[in-house]
Amino acid sequence: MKNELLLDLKFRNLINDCTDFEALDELLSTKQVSLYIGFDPTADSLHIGHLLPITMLKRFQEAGHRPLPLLGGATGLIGDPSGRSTERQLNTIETVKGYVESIKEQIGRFLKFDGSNAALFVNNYDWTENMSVITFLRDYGKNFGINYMLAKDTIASRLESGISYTEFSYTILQAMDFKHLYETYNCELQIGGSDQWGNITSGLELIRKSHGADTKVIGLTVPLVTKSDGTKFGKTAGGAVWLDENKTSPYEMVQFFLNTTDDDVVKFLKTFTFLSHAEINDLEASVKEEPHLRLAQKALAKEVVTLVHGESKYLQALKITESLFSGEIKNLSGKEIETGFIGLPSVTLNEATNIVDLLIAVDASKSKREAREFIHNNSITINGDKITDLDFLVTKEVAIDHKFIVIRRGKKNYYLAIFA
Ligand code: 383
Repeated sequence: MKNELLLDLKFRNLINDCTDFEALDELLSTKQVSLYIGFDPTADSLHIGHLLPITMLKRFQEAGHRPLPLLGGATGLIGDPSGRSTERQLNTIETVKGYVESIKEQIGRFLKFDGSNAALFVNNYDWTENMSVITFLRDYGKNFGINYMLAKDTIASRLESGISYTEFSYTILQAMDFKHLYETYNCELQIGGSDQWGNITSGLELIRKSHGADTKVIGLTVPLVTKSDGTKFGKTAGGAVWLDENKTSPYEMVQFFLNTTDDDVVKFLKTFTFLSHAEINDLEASVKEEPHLRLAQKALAKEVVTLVHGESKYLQALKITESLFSGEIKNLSGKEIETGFIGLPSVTLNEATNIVDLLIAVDASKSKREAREFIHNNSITINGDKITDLDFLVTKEVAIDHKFIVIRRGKKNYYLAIFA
């Protein structure tokens, strides 16, 4: 292997499989390559599982190649069976169009749209919407043998539990995209997660059938991000980690990455950051020699949150983290508290409320008896002040900005009460 980008990807363990390694090495070393990754609009936001593919587009762009992020305006209406054991619910066209706009905005933040290798958004709805069923069956369906399709993992694994003709056809739509992008932009490379291998190879099959068996098109997959303890990456107690700051605040994302174990942190630094090999090696040494400093976790949180949300959001999240840690809640503005607590348990208060009742209302304790015990044990603070009085009345006057009450139970459990 001689190509620098590929060597970097290898160092970062970002390569799972490739349909032709040597050809890819040669191609990337000789010219600017157009490449694509598809994102289906299945929700109003992408999540942390999409971060690796998005940063792949960025890595290729930084190496001088041209990324074509594909929005699945059409495929999002059909539903990819890959990696799923059950049939999807169909969304309306309006819903999917809305999702397309939100994920476009999210992906756009990572790429540059000017210069000789400007990124270009494409949407498969544009070339699929008006295709007739006759064209689909004659020009595309005819190239896919049923046995070939049934042998694909993603289809084979669904034969028992059931798969509709709609989802069964999905792989042909993705193949049509690769062919369209090859013909329109000379796109020679499709990248995807390992779950996309079947769909990517369908595209190669279709292109070779229409342009000749020696047509140079390549598929590359990135590995699934895994954790050493076997639990699923990207899930917290509160659910998925989203890229939309209104669904997962930058503060929560900082916490998520700070919680990375020593066993995983170097792997995640390689996967998600653009730090140099030397910087990563130094952090790896720090994990071994001075793990208590958690320098690698801090660097990971800083790099990723800055990449996703920008520096000022990261700095704000850091300030919230430090204030919550030191208990100096009063350093925070109402706005900072609001952003810090997105996604955490909260209640609205209409009137002054007794502390015991409040602990129950926010679900910090299950019963009055338990609430009283927490207070007796000095486990409860309100806006950083320890509460020892069972009759303490939580009023607007104690609230930050006359609005926010931050309740802490024990070392780590935070709740928010907001005066209406
Ligand atoms: C649609 C049309 C294409 C090419 C790709 C697609 C989307 C693809 C898919 N991808 C996943 C998604 O949209 O479903 N059929 O959520 C995820 N990707 C990337 C990556 C990943 C995959 O967006 O592994 C994780 O993020 O490939 O699950 O012409």
